[in-house]
Amino acid sequence: MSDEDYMSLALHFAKKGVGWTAPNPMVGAVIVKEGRVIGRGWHEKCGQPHAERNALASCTEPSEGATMYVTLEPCCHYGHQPPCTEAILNVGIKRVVVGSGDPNPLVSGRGIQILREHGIEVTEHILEDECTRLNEVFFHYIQTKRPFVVMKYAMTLDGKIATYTGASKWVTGEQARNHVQEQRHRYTGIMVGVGTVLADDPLLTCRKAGCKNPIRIICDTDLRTPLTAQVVTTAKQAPTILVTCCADREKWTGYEEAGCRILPAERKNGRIDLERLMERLGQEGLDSILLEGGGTLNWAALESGIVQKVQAYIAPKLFGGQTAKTPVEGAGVPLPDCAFQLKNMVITQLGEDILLESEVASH
Ligand code: AOF
Ligand code: ZN
Repeated sequence: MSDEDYMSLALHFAKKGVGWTAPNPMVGAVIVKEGRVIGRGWHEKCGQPHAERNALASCTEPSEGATMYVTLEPCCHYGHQPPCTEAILNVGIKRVVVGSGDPNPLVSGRGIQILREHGIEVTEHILEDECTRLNEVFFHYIQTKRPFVVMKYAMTLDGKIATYTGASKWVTGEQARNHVQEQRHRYTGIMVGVGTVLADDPLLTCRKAGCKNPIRIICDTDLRTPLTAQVVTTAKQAPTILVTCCADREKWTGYEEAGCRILPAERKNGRIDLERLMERLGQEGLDSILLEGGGTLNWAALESGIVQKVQAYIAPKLFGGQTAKTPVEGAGVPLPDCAFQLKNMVITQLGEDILLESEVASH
């Protein structure tokens, strides 16, 4: 087995932490001695031991002289957990193979430097792209302190997210819809506009067993969400934040009594200032948001530059209809040259449908 093969195994373990590690990264580690895998571990949950210590604790024989494969540079600072570099040095690991560097300013190359200074052979950049992509949320959040925003929508091949009557159940098939449920577990928050609440009355929870619910964030400039909306009536079971510019505290009471949190927002050009909102949510520790539109909020989000990634589920169907809704509405760009450019597109087949994922590059 090559370094890449063992790193691939470490990545497999890292992925087991999906949805539970935020705002920490997903990290996996494998310990190998004379061609035998003698330990494996991953970072299971924020606040709990790091991948390296879990892998060391799982070793079936002494790890002295062994090689550790780890998807992220080992940390060298005291956080919730003591430095992984210390654990590695203490047990006499001989070689450490690293996927990607840790951009955390408290680490950022120092973890690797410390290991080398103590005579450990360090090999870097093994499956680096894959390791970095796995932690795109962490990398963005630790560097910008703003949530990583994923704009998600499901549309027909003619670009409609509903029929002209507004019916949208369902655009895509079961496999794609299951995939969406996994995304609700993966990301910390889920955001929609009040238009979506009024039109669809969505629940926005994760219905998969053993998964967690995202924090529901409703952008509601004038506080028009009905008190009978599901996001309000279930707010004691799954958190709901209503973001509003409405300063009438009397209007807040009903929502607060139902268990919702009201987050006052600043107004910019007549609507919620999304940049400021991201700054605020980032300060509160929210590292990622699944943006489930609709078209008005999606456009506003794109225009204010808060979107990092697009996930488009595309169904082999045509709805037609001049007034049928599309994923991104608002004013739009005047010329093709003014488009929001996407890059690094990845395509996945999900049953009959496809998922197209791409990063927002520039505008
Ligand atoms: C590692 N292995 O498995 C993880 C690392 O508060 P703490 O102590 O959990 O530290 C969190 C920081 O440690 C996080 O921001 C990132 O830089 C690093 N995460 N490092 O060596 C791991 N999860
Ligand atoms: Zn660590």
